[in-house]
Amino acid sequence: MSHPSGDQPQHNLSRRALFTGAGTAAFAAALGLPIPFARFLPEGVIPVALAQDGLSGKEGLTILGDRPLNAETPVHLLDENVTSAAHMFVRNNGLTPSLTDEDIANWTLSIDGEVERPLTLSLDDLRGDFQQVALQLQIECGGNGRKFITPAARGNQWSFGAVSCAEWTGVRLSDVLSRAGLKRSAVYTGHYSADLHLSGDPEKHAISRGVPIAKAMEPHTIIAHAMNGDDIPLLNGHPLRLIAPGWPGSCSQKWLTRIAVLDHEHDGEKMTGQSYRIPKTPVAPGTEVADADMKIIESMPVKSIITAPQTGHRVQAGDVFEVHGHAWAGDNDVAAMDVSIDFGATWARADLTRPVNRYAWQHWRADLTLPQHGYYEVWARATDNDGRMQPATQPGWNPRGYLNNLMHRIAVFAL
Ligand SMILES: Nc1nc2c(c(=O)[nH]1)N[C@H]1C(S)=C(S)[C@@H](COP(=O)(O)O)O[C@H]1N2
Ligand SMILES: [Mo]
Repeated sequence: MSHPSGDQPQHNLSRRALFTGAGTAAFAAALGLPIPFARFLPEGVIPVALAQDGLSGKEGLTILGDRPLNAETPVHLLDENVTSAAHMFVRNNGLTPSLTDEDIANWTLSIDGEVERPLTLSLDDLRGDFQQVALQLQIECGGNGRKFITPAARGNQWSFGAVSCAEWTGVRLSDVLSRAGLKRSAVYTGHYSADLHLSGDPEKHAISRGVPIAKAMEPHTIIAHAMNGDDIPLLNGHPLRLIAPGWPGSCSQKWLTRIAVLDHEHDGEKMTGQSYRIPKTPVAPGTEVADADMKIIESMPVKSIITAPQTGHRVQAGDVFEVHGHAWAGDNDVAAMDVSIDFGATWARADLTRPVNRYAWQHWRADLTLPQHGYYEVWARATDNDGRMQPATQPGWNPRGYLNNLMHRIAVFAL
């Protein structure tokens, strides 16, 4: 399998050059243009024109970082009921693998560890030997909303756009694990993939997370080989990825090559320490929390977005206009959706659809009228089937800024 340090085009050359100090000359060569202000280009910053190059097949995403590549979807581009390939966010912890046709043709997934019969499955085995399922599944990054956490948390400053809900086709992980035969000692999975650690060291993993066996055996946890009836986009895990919906996106390993079944909680890259963990008991904002006092994030919290209109929308006072969007709630369902035009003083119930299948996001809409000329905000608030509701400001602070499900707001001007 060839990796980005090898045979990819221009921008990888320049990335390598960046770390050997030859930086800006290589950028200029890759761009085919001189860079008059190259001396002011901060170290580690790659020209957007080159970074964009790594985002092929994507449209309109906001790049948060290019090493690793992270790009979020502006909320209005999430308006589609089923997220398109072009609009699906990208969250990489390492380097996107560069895969040849041969790599794809020879792709295998191995299942080993606490199983009776270790398996090595080709893509054809997965397509031919197991029941195929197609499900709309939401994936939200554990750090979505981190941008609005105070005191700030380090990491990608996602606003609302590190979430997607596409239709995924593949096989149930439970069917594959049953074929392998789980031993009684099986308690957790460990996921491995073909992307390279940022250091380029092949011994290290960019990320290797896992889930408890109960989550692995849920019928909606799948190994997907197609998305929206097509190949999975390379940046989103082609040719094979795991989807553990409703849990932090990091549980959904892209470019999946191996699932180890373990007799203990997995301790792979980004499973331990402070990664994808929150304090066992709530702490005051800014508190330093010892690793031993942190717990692994499981279900994501209830959340919603307003995908139309866009913030800054203008309407005639007294005219009816429609607002709509999506809502989801981790392992739960969204039970109610409310909107406010008076900064949360009063609320009106919105129409809310049932999910097309469990773990699909739900769609909501409401008709609103602004009473007189001026500035307004529309606030949207989802409530889950356990009665938990999105907060107006950040919920419990945590050191890495996870699980920020504060309400989404848009500005609307009445003429
Ligand atoms: N192999 C691999 N899988 C991965 C990651 C990664 O860096 N490498 N990132 C994870 C994280 S943190 C998230 S939020 C989701 C994002 O999925 P997407 O990039 O397809 O939107 O992929 C997860 N799976
Ligand atoms: Mo993530």
